[in-house]
Amino acid sequence: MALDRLMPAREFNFDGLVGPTHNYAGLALGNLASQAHRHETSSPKAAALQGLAKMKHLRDLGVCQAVLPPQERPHLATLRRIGFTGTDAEVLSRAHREAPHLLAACASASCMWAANAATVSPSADTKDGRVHFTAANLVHHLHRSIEANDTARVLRRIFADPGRFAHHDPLPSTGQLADEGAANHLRLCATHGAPGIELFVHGAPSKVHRARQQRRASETVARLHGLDPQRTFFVEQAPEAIDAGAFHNDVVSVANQNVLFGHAAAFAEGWSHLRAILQPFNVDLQLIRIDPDRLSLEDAVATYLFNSQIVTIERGADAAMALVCPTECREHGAVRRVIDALTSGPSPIHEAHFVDTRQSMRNGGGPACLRLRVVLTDDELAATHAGVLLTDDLYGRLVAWVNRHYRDTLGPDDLADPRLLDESRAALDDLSRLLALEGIYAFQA
Ligand code: SUG
Repeated sequence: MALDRLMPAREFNFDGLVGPTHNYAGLALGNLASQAHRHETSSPKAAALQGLAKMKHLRDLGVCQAVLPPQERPHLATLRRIGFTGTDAEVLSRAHREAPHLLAACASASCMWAANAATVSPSADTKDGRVHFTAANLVHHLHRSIEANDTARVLRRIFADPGRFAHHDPLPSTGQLADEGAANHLRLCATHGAPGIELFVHGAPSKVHRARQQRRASETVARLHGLDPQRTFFVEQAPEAIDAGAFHNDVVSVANQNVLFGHAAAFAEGWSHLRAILQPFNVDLQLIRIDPDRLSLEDAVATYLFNSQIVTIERGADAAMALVCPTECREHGAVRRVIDALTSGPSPIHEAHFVDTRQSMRNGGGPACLRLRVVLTDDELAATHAGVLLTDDLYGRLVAWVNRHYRDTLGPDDLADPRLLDESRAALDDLSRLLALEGIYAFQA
């Protein structure tokens, strides 16, 4: 292995900024929260401020934090592509009258769930020593598939240096290659800069809900990224987990460095299979499995305990890990007991923090769904677009930006309001200057 592969590196959390059209349309199959909150009134302003407060919380813990801009919604180009004609206002009102579910799909702010934006392999893992990105095709749902090309474009703009970053187009849009990005990807390593073991988790046919991630898609991403086959594994999600509402693996397991924390029912072949796969590697792996007698699968899905983020916190010479959980976990007895045992026991996770992501949680998106992890060496960081890195100053500006542009409430009928389109475009236009990403939106052309 080349020496430059052992460069120190840090993990950046790129959180999706919640867009101005955040709403509850019940669009996501297999996602129990999305179905349960269908057609409720949302608060885009509260959702965006909750997302920003989470980022600030992590930044204050010393975690490297960055933002990904929301996409333009309602997506007029898609509405026109599927046959709605006229002025923008006419397109919106026709779609609302004739096919409200299609309007809702084109208005979803779903790109906030950045864990589904792409799969990212750090340079320590790839054959050519570059960071590789494959934007997820998200073919399973119309509202999510609209994200893919714009996500790829934004990632190319932020990570522009072809000498350090390699970008792959979203995989062909077919069910056989259905890809939902990093939500089904776990990386285990001694330190972030060391070569990792990449675990891709895919679904198999289950009784109630269709699996969203296909094994062939995961294999394709691994091939494109030039991963070492000896250090890359494809693990099947347990059908019972998918049927219980774990539509992505990150609803039932999460990893950070040498720690894998998850529910006993997460993987089809069980944790002993995982142990066997990982046993040959010279890393002090800590597999923390929570059995159903401590926490049922249903309660794990309802509280999103395993959608917590595990982050490494440098405290002087010491590094400890913290679990950043949704507030729902604090209010649930069994989950609270699991967290207390975890943070007071021998595990490297010493602290728990609770963050309010309720607006997003009602659509099935917890803390870990909202972020895309990108491991960067100092040189790679220097080549990254600095305008998206969260500073205290940028945080303050983004809070003011949300307060200036976002609505307090949004109901299903508001999606057809042409003023919402104008407000959203004005907000995104302003944001593109705040993040020094001018011209990123098609409407700016
Ligand atoms: O794809 N919800 C998203 C939630 C994604 C969560 N991400 C991770 N687990 N990484 C989804 O199911 C709901 C939209 C609505 O119903 O309005 C939605 O798309």
